[in-house]
Amino acid sequence: MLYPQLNTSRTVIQLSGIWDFALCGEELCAEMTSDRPLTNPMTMAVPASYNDQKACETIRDHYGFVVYQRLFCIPAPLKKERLVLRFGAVTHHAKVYVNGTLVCEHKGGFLPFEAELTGKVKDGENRLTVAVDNRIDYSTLPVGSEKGGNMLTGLIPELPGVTPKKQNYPNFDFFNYSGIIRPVFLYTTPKDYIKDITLVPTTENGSATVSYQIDTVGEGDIHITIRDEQNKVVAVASGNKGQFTIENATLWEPLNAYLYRAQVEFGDDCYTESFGVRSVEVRGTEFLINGKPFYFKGFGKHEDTPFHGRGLDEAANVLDLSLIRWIGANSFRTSHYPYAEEMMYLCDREGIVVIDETPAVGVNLNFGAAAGGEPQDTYKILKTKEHHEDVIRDMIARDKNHPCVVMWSIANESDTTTFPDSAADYYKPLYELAHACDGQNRPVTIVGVQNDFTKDKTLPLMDVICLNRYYGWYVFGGDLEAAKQALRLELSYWEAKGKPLLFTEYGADTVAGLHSATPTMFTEEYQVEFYKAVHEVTDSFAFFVGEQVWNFADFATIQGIMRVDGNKKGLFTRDRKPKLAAHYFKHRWHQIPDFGYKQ
Ligand code: GCB
Repeated sequence: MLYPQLNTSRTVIQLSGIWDFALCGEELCAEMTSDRPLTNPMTMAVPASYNDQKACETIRDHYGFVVYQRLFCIPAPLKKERLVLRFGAVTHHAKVYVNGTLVCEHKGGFLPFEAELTGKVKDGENRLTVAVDNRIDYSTLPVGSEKGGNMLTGLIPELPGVTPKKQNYPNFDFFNYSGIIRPVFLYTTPKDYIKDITLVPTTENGSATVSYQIDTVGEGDIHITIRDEQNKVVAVASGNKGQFTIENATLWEPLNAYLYRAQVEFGDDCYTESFGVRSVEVRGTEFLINGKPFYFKGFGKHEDTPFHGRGLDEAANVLDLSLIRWIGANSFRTSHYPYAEEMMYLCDREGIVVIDETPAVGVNLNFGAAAGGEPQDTYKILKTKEHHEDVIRDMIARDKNHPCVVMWSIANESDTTTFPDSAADYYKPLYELAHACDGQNRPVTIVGVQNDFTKDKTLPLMDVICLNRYYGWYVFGGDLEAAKQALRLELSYWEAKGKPLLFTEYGADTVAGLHSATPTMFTEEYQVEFYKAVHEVTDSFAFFVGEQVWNFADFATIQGIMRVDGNKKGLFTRDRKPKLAAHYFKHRWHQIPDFGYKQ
């Protein structure tokens, strides 16, 4: 799906700003989506999560629908054009109404969707109403439920008349921020238009061959002009499908990006897509970028900032990438959902390597909020399969042309060992689907939870083994010697599989400012010792091709006994101040080359 672009044939109107807002319940109230103004609306900024925008518990912990509303007009000169309304992401379920008529509905909170409005708007003012449902359940991704965890459930007697407040219980460890979290655009195209562009570069002996496909609606000839960063034309092509060659191509390299631009003309429409020339390949136990063994240094992140919640914050994105360079890292994973398109374009420009993850987190009924009691066959109980296919398709369709993306992660920490056969039956077709969707055929992985790895039949199906491991925290917390021994045993097990392996998470909660001469859990010193212990082991394995720390920064979670003011595993605080461990990593990572570390 193309990102809205202002150019000589297309107009883009941003609908960011202050919208009218009202809470609604579990049932969507018809009155609120009719062509009438909301009664006594509140103010709410878009794009941003609504939860932290008011000093109000019922807004922060709201369960069910909310309604956003605003008016818009179409400037007269644009009336002849095709008109599209586009949402970057609405978390988690959206129903969109124009003048009281439903124009589209979308399930899933982290991918874009659009509604064609041509012929559906009036002269003068139009009322745009967006109903947003934040409920998560056994059919949504991420997975959640309305049933709360309570440590003492089962130990205390039945308490008639006690009615706990209804709320979302995420089966994942980040706050269930909700709302219109990414930009809303109205954009125009000519009536005959370019629908999609797919670019698949390959390189050989210094030149690049790029296969392309242009999907269009309507009649017209297609011409493509490729320009380099100096705006020099380096190739041309015509027709909806084919190849072009760039002689002496400059490669897109980690931390040294180079972008070409493909300007596509079709009748009266045009669109310019940027792309990079780089290759990605798994060979034996190596992860190769441009034919060279790459070592991942970086993070699992979150889209999480004060006030905005999970809402797009471009200044934070720019700062985060700057801190990634400051600390000597080269990559991150979009844990645990596809990030804003704006961030993906930024990573393309900055040369930051991305593992792109679907919102499939919490697909695990024997772990987290869902755990307790007898083991359950997650894959027989959850109803996520079809939606999981959709998010894989839509994520790859959105991000396929980004050179920054080097691998797809189809899920985080699913249950892969309690019922190993059901897990493999669920994930094998999804792994194959991801490959089938990607013209560039990038590696596909699943991020594995700490478990009895010897039973896992799913991880070995993947191109790269990605592990979240907490030896020294959840396992052998406070006993780093035992943690090292256990980690060594596990890595020896995986080494025999003959695939590259990286850590997509490892970390220790650390309260900024808490110190101790003898490193103990939660102190800044312990966080440093934890990482040193892990690296002592991982550095001795050649097939260990990367370390992505959990987490880049502290982040918000549901309140509960496991988290004091959120998850504190950041190397940076939530407001991006470095902890002691950030300085340790700065020293370490500036000495580790991006390529050839293990040779
Ligand atoms: C994990 C999860 C991540 C959590 C983290 C933690 O394994 O993937 O979402 O936040 O552990 O800190 O417990």
